[in-house]
Amino acid sequence: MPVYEYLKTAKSILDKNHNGRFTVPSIHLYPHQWNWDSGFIAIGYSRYDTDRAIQEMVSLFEAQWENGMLPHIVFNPDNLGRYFPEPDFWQTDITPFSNKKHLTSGITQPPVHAYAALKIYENAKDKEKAKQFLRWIYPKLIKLHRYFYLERNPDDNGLIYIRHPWESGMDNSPMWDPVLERIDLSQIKLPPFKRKDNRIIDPEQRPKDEDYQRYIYLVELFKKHRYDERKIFHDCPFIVFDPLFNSVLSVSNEALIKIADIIGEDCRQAEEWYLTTARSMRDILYSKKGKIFYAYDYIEKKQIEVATSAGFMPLFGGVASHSQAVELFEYMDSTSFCKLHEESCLAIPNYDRTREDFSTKNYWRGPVWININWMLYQGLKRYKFKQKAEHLEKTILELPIRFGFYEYFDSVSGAGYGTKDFSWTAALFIDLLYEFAEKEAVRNGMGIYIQSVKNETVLNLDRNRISVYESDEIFREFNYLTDSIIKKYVRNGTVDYKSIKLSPEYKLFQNIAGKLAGFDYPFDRCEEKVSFWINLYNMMVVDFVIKMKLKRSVREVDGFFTKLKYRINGRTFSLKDIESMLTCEDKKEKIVLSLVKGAQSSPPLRYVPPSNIDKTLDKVLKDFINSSEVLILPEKNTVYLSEAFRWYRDIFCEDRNILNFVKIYTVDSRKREFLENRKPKITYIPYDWYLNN
Ligand code: 2M8
Repeated sequence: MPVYEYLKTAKSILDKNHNGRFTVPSIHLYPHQWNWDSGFIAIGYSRYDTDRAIQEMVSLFEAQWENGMLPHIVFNPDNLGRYFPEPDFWQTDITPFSNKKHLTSGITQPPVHAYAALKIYENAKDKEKAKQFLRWIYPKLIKLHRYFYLERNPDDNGLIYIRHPWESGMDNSPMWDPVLERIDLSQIKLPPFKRKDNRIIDPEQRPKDEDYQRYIYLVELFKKHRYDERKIFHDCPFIVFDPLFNSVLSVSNEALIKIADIIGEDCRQAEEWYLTTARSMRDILYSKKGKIFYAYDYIEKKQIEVATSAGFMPLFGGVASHSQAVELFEYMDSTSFCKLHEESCLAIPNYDRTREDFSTKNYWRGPVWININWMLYQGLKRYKFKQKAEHLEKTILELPIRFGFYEYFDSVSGAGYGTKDFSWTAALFIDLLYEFAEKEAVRNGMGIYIQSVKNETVLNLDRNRISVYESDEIFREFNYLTDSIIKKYVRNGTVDYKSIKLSPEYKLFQNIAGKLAGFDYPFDRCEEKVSFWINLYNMMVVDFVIKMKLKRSVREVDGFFTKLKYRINGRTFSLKDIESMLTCEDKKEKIVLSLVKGAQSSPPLRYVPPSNIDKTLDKVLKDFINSSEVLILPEKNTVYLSEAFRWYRDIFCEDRNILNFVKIYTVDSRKREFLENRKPKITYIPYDWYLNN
């Protein structure tokens, strides 16, 4: 993938923010080590520097508290005086539970660390070294999770509470408004304090003073109780179950099970944690009415009905049931958040856009964050929402390239906000780029054929030689079965070949495919003919994949497109023959680019009905051109195009025509304008031949 040049930029940001021991989120705004930031940063490092990744985690866990809590900030003694609040304010030395060797805050953050530790192992070249690290960190991770299940699990049902908005990582999220509003400060005298954040960053992009007063009020309360969890629990007005926090804990419980397995430890405890938290989340945090997971206000004993991206995190945690996952997906893929191919929205914003107090630029009240979208991307992949996952992947790569490695991004224009050169933006960008590179290696390695077939292998044998069908009946049946199979077994671009193979529809399709041998085209209109050949092409691919028992790619068969054939009306046709025939039709570029070649890079498979072909092909192409197969980077005067455009370059005659074609289907008007007025450089992305299953 040619966007690798930006890898250098991302790595240099991490280098700049690294101080020899750990990586600060940003030199100016956050000059210390942050808890979940370091988890994400370690994931980025794990792709190219195992030592650094390990060092990041070691430095954080060395500051773990006696009671197991992992503090949300580990202060750098050399950088004091540049952030608020710092150790003088937290005074964590007043409790026996704290870490006495390191200066820390007195709260925690979402525990992404077991998950990050597992990634370090998975991505490491030197597995022995990584295993040694796992052995070192495992008891510390257990201690951290045990702290949650012993100290923050009031109903003993695995739902872990947070006691400060900063613990959620989504500090001023609208989720917390109803709880914070209950804290009446009119009679309370807070110690004087001076914020530093809003001197560095435009206050419009940061929390309000009223929020900070409540943040400070809570810290004062913790100090009053000398950080004793039980006393805090009794007195604290902010006790909530956060779906993001509990989802991240779940994904880390799952990682703990895997780590235990790798280093030969007993994983039963982690299994129990995983199951209880997941079950309680499904039962208590999910709202059937809201179709999302809500945070839960433990004091008022009710769900906080505010829809934010935290509510989709159970996809990342693998916690959502299948029906919940479908509802989450539908809500996420709506105009409330960001509908696929909707103009003027970039990735998933942090808060429901239809709410009056939604802001495109204020911190955790609406902008797009890379870590959130990265976790959602993992979740969508996990639940096989392929197309949406790919869209997020593409946006996470595009945003920093186009607008810079910012802390967060305007959810409409993409403009960067908060601090520049932000570490987790760079780290997670690196992670995705390496994943892209892996896929590319698979793409390139997909040229190896495992099976080779005879010069001509006909796969639609008519076992029932006496034809009882008239051609128009065959045509109707063929259309009906194609439509049914696609409707039932193709979701979001993913083809369920296994289920198709076992389905009654596929059996019937076999029969009809056999009948095509004597089928003498009953087409009244050209549209019928074109739709037939496109559907036939796509279904032949599905049939060939099943009959040849392909596991990874159509490239496993030498001659997949040329030697495997169907007999139709007395002649034999390979996929290549059909494709060549279709290039004689009107609108050939539209047709050939819509053909589904059974690969990840192919457009999502759809049935093309004989009436209104244009409309269906337009949808197919819109999906294709707005997916990660096409990256348009106006700020870089560059367009990355799927290799498919190169195959059909002759049809387009010249590059200008390709760009015009791409423009028609591009949903973002700024990108359309760019394609219209500029002469960008075109680079081709290799086709991903991995099976679309
Ligand atoms: C932000 O939070 C800190 C307090 O912890 C702040 O606003 O000063 C949040 O975005 C949080 O999620 C993040 O970990 C931290 C450092 O990047 O900054």
